[in-house]
Amino acid sequence: MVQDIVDKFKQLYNQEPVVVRSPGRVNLIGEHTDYNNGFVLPAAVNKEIYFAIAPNGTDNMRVYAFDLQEQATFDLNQVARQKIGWANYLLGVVAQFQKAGHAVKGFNLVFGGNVPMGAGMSSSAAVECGLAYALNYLFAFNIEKFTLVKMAQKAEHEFAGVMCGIMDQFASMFGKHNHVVKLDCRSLEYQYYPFNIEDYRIVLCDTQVKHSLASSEYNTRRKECETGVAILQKHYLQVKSLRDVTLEMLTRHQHEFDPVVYKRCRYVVEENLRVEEACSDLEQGNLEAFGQKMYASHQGLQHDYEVSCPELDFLADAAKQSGAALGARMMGGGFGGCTINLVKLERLDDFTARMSEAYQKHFGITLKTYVAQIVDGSSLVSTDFSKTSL
Ligand code: GAF
Repeated sequence: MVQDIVDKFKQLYNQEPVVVRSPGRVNLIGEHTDYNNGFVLPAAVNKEIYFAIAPNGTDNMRVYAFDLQEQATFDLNQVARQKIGWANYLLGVVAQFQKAGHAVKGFNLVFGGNVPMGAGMSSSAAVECGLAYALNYLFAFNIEKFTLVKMAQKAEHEFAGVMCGIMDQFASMFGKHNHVVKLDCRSLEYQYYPFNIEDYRIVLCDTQVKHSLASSEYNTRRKECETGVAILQKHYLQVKSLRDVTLEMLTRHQHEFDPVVYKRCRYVVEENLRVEEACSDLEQGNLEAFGQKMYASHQGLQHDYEVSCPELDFLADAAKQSGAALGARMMGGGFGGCTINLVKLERLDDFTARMSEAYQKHFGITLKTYVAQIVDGSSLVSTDFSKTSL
């Protein structure tokens, strides 16, 4: 794949590129907690986007989207949101550099990879982080990685219109081989936990559906959480976000809440607690207990936060019934995409066969499954491809 992208670059532009890789992510637990200043537990995985890039001495970004086989040129003096969806993830990043006073000069780019689009594995964050990393390197801006993460997130807000939290961009940039990372989304303090679980595998089951509600409902959930915070702020000075809210506070003031807002807030408060407890489970090597929290997380997302869908619910249930998974839950924003499953290695083949058969029978859709390996975050790829194992 990376060789094909480099070959295409050379063919189109007749230059040697710099090559950057940028991974998608999984999230073990802690869903819809990031924009509530809470905790998440993601990891970067071996589904990646590659960028072959070099300066071109003009004021233009010339780009070829390898997977779509589409080419476009944009004037960097007039960076604005475009009709072409994929271009916005790139231009959004360029705009952030420009806003911060960094002169991005013209460049040639070929990008592409194998992060499934719309599967909840953050292909958009992988694109944003990859380009941010590449431009920072190419033009020697010396911007630190935290700032690049925030710029990538802003690109998503301003050019893709999704008011996402920081988890996806953080995981893509800060991922570490065979580790999950617990991120405090308020302080941005983070801690790596070893996750080389020999007898288990992280398996993603891709529903292959993406319901159109996804981004509008995402922004609605954010507003519902803010409504809940505003109610509690009348009583508690220390409440700045749902991160500061306890279950006791919620119960005491339940009568002041609209029932829907109440259950949204309760889910977030419970999910934050689950992340903390799940990290203790990891420290104690208790994967059974960890898996149970994944199932509980799905229940909350299905019934209280209401961001699941029949396909995801079916897969989470089927995983539980299979007896092969310690835990399973929907992953990411919801309304489609993947479930994440912690599956016993000895049952791996049996698990994927059963799940595929059941899903096909129920929905008439062929299930896609991926065994995810945890890898490092965005990095430069050696251009001596004979020595790399990509
Ligand atoms: C999407 C968002 F981009 C993340 O910031 C996060 O909120 C996630 O949905 C839900 O946990 O992936």
